[in-house]
Amino acid sequence: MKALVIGGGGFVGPYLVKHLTNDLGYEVTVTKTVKETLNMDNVTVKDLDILDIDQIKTLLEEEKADYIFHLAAQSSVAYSWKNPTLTVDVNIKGCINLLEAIRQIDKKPRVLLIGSGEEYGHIKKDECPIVEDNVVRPGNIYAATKSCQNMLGKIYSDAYNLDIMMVRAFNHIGPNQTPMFVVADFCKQVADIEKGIQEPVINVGNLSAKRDFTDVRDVVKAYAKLVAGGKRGETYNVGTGHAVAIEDILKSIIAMSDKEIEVKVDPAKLRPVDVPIIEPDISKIKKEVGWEPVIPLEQTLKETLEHWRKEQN
Ligand code: A2R
Repeated sequence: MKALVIGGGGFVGPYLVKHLTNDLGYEVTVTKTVKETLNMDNVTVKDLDILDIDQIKTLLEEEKADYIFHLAAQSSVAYSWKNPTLTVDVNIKGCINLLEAIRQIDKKPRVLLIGSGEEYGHIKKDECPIVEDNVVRPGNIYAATKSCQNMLGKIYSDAYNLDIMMVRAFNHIGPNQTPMFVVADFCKQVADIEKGIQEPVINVGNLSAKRDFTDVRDVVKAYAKLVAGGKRGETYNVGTGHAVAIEDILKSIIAMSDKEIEVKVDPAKLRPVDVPIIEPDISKIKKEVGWEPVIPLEQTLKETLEHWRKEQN
């Protein structure tokens, strides 16, 4: 099988590429942005800007891939408040460019569009765990763009008979994630405190929000299963099915350190709008492609903290 991973220079891409090549034996081409560096064995790496449809068309014609994974995005909720235009451009215009390019090529690939659990937004209490056909009420700009991507995927799938599947991935975590995301941020701060380069005070945002955290290595296995066995035009939740309070995550990470650490709320880390609980129902993906996560949260937190301890050395 030949796979094309678009936007593979970020956090998830290298894990996905590794799974596709090492575990599944696929031939893989991965794209990155010009400013990124990506050194991976046994894969072809190409530069791509998804805002340029001609670049996408050339790439697709060269690759003739069986499967396309569309990871390219402005992926941070916090940053989407700061730069809404860029978020809309990359996440919506970039996606429509890809879909249009696919519509125009002869060899039609199976395509997985990566959306987000954030799309569900303002969840009502009786809607948890959230099923895929729940109403979406996005509560931030990133979520709105991903929700739009999902709709575009469905429209292109129905209107042009394209094999497009959509994912709503809930929070995924692991070593190498940027500290713009909460778990990496906490782990980096604890590692900095241990090294003595930060006061023994950890700065946090909203601790009461409950989110579902899945190890990125489980997440990429879900993507591989969905692109191969998912149903055209369908959306699948990817998560553990169990939301955890950010406060409990923080306590677990602090407990892994032998330092006395004070917790301080930093108003700069509070988001303009926060959704109290987001927890998916994952029965659809379990039933249709036989995926479920296996890596325990404690293990992921431990490995992420270890990653930051090594980074500081
Ligand atoms: O912004 P950069 O240079 O770090 O590159 C990001 C890339 N990207 C683009 N690729 C092509 N053309 C563009 N105009 C463009 N703008 C951004 O997408 C980055 O390498 C990649 C996304 O990686 P991360 O931000 O690390 O996201 P992650 O955690 O790997 O998530 C993958 C997907 C995203 O669609 C998320 O929204 C979703 O899973 O949760």
